[in-house]
Amino acid sequence: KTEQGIALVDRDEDGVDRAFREDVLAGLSQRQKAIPARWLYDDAGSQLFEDITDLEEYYPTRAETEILEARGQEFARLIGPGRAVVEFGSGSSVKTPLLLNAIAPGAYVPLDISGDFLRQSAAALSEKFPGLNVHPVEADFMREVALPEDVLGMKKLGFFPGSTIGNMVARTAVDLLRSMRATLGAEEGETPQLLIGMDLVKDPEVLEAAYDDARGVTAQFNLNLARRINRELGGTIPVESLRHTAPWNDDFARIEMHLEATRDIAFKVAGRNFTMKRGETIHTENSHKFTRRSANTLLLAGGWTPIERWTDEAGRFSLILAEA
Ligand code: AVJ
Repeated sequence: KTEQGIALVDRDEDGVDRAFREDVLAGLSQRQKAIPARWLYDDAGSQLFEDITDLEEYYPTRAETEILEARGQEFARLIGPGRAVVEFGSGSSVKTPLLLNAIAPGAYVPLDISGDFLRQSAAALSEKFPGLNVHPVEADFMREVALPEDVLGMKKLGFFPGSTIGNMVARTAVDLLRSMRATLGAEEGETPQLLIGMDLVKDPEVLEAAYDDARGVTAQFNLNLARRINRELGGTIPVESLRHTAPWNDDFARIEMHLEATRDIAFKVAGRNFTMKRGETIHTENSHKFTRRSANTLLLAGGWTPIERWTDEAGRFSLILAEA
């Protein structure tokens, strides 16, 4: 269990994030080079993702917001008042207020591994909802998290918008859904609920445009990872010789992001040598897309029974309410 107030980033004597270095060195040593997507989100990457959500081509944020705006009365009926809303991730200034306005919660508990983002968004939310008990917890929600004492007696609603679950392969997604059950008290005989956003399978051209926009913002988001490696790990990656690609992988129903070498290159990272042939890639992110059935199957495997499902008018994105 993670507790509040513990520094979650383990740095060596030179201030290097050890987990980042290990993940990058291991990932660049594989036959198919791959780096976990979580490292895309440093300050610059998080800002670039914010910019992505404003893009014409990137529909998920607008589609999910549309559902949250349209379905408030149904949330109120199915979820009811007085629940402690536990948000996995530090919350969006747009989506979270829409949910909280609809259901009259007993408390709001945002969980995030980044204390800075967490405190910022918790403060902004407290200002918007002066009467609400807000209890931010700095924690890695991939594991069971101990919730603050104040909310232990309340019924819980987990909130996991944004189709962030889509970043995980099935095994990791199931592990997370099971951790959420534990965090929300399902193993103590409570019946928590989970409201989760899951993006839907659609025309590959629409998906590829959403992840490779005309203005190149998503390309900058992806290339920022190579810049971050150079900056934080003493890397010499020739970033101008990498290009962003976002192919649809139909076998796994996911958009993949890669950084592709446009010529044969050689570089160092943290004192180690690596090469890439022209056309070779570093796999940097998966964004799985779901059907009604594949979404239900994943939730059931994670210990959650779907009880209601909404989509936006255009049928691009789904929001599912489930019960443990
Ligand atoms: C933040 C994981 C929901 O997969 O759509 C957007 C990340 N990557 N464009 C997504 C992302 C490229 C995004 N999530």
